[in-house]
Amino acid sequence: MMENKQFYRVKASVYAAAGLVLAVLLPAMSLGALITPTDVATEMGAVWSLGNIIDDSGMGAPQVDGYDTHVNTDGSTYLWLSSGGSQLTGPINFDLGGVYDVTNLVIWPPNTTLRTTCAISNFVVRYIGDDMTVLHTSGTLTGTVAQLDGGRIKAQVFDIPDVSNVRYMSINVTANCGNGSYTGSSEIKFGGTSVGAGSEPAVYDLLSPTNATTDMGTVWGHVTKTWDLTGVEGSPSPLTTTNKHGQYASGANMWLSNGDTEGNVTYWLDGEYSLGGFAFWNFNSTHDTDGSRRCVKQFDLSFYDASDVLISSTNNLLATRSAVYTANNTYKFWEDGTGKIQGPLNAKPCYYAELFTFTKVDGVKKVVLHIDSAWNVPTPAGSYVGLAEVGFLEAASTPSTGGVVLFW
Ligand SMILES: [Ca+2]
Ligand SMILES: [Ca+2]
Repeated sequence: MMENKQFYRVKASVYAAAGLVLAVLLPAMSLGALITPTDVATEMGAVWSLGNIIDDSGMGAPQVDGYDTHVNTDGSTYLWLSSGGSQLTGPINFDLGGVYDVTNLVIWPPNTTLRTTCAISNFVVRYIGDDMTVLHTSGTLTGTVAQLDGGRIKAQVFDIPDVSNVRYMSINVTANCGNGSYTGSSEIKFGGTSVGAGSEPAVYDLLSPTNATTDMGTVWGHVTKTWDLTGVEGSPSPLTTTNKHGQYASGANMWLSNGDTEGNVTYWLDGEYSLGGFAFWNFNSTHDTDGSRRCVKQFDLSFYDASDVLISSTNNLLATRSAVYTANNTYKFWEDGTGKIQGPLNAKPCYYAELFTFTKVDGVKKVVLHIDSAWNVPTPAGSYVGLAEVGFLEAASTPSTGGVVLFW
């Protein structure tokens, strides 16, 4: 894990009495590079595409205060509007595509004569490092108002706290300018200075088991659905650590236990292998619309040879990634209690594997996955734990870093 020093500096001008932090609009502010995010997701949904706020759509001359203006339009080409109805607040999560010292937030409000009060008016900004550590969370920021002049609009620049080594930004919208149907924006960028390229997940080929059983029962799906590539996007062969397992409300793709959150799932390989890692995709279901997470939390692995003799076992391992499904068909960031942010950034209802590496074990034919506990947060209606897919890493291709590697 990279070191995560917090070098943020809160500008005195953004603090006000009673703990309320007011953003300051500085029309001629000096910025570093203007950062265009490379990915964006929200749980507010979109009737007009969310991608329209990071793709320079509608941007161009003339400039005002040093920034390009954004075109006025009534249509879906250049703006983002949230799903109609109740999806007016929530996080908008940005991948900056690299690591930056972030100093400013630049917002072009929604610019459409059809929707004059959709702009973000209150929000909290969260800064997240390359390893998903939360670096800083601001107080409530305010200040955006819709600027509709019938033509091109200028940017609104917010002097947010300076935070170093930021990879991801999350703007948690707590209110819009009064519109009861939609929240939106024309374009959003950040001001800052590049620090580095940032890390990308490595890709490793995985070995899929060829059979499985469980002593935990099955209420949904079957444990064979955890190794047969069902639900893995593209049904890849071989399976890799960066393939995504889509979220499905069907037992055709996953397994869910029947009344137990502790027990064994036993996997067989098609021969004896030297293993050095285990990857799994946690339970990932549309059934979890209540926010519960019927995912594996703590587990260990025991390795057996072809004569069914125990070779060795791992210590307890902690799965940190579990799904948080929202009614809006996207996953959102959630805090795992250790200061980490989990959850996929991309709005697709699917996510990546976690990879656990361990000291090489030779001659493995059978692996018993002992599940000690489930996340099951909040208190579930029943006692269940599930899995979406698993795979093993042969020792020859085990990453040298060791420990837990999180992919997303
Ligand atoms: Ca745009
Ligand atoms: Ca599956």
